[in-house]
Amino acid sequence: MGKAFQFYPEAASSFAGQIDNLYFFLVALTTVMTLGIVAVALFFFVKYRRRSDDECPEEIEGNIMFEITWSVIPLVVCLGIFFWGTNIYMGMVQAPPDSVPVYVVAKQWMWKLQHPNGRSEINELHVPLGQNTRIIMASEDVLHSFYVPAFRTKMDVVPGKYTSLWFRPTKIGTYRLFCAEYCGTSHAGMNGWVHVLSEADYAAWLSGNVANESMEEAGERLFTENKCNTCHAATGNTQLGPSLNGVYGKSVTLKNGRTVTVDDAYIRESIFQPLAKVVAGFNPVMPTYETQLNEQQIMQIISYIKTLKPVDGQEGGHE
Ligand SMILES: [Cu+2]
Repeated sequence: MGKAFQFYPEAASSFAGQIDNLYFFLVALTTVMTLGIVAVALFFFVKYRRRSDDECPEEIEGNIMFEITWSVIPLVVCLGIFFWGTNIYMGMVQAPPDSVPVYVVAKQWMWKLQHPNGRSEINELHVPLGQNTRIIMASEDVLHSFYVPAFRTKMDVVPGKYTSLWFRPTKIGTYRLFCAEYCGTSHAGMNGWVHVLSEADYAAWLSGNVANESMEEAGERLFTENKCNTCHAATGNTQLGPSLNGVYGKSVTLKNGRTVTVDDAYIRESIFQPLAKVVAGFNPVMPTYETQLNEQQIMQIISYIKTLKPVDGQEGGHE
């Protein structure tokens, strides 16, 4: 391979085949339609050409059968494409629950990636064959887009929020990673490689250069360094701020009576804009950490908060 002409880029994820089939169908359909329309048009140009200056066409009343046919057939074809595409899309946006996360921070002009065990990489991503992998992304500056053509997957990285995508690699190899959203002068240089390794090679890689702290441990250190624990004690006691034990994934009631689920986005917002959604029963006194913490550190703190188990006698939140 490689030298021969390739109609598609290499296919290395569980989506690739599905997307290629849909894409091929669309290309084939539009080719057949275009050729058919051009052929009929040329034929009619000749057959119905005007033969004398005073020749006038016959009045035609219309034909109900023709009109129904040329409405219903395209409708069915278009709805088929819609359901086909939606079906693939739904599979792509919902990561399976067993997906292993990789945290990605995009910035001008590089990709910073970190695995839960703390191992980090720049412009390179190592993943094991056959494992559902979920990429959770944030941007330090402008809009970027994480694009791996061989996986047929692409997702914008948007400043101020988290986006994610997932894939299951199906073929060992090294594949291009691109930024697919123009992000400034060196946008074209913002690319890298995804290495799909066998399980054994991946385990060796992961342990080859042991990070001195996992993401959770880094999060715990930051939690203490930034004195988060003075208001959010990990003992389960309610202090100036709500206890964070066991809150991840739960819903909490806010001052304004609405409820919000404690997820990555809410924790991130509460660190950067603490007054946006204050938990009921607490005063809006937390300062912003927008200048102290970067996106990668927020991801580490979230990894730590996820590990905080509910404390006995603290059942049911904070009231
Ligand atoms: Cu970029």
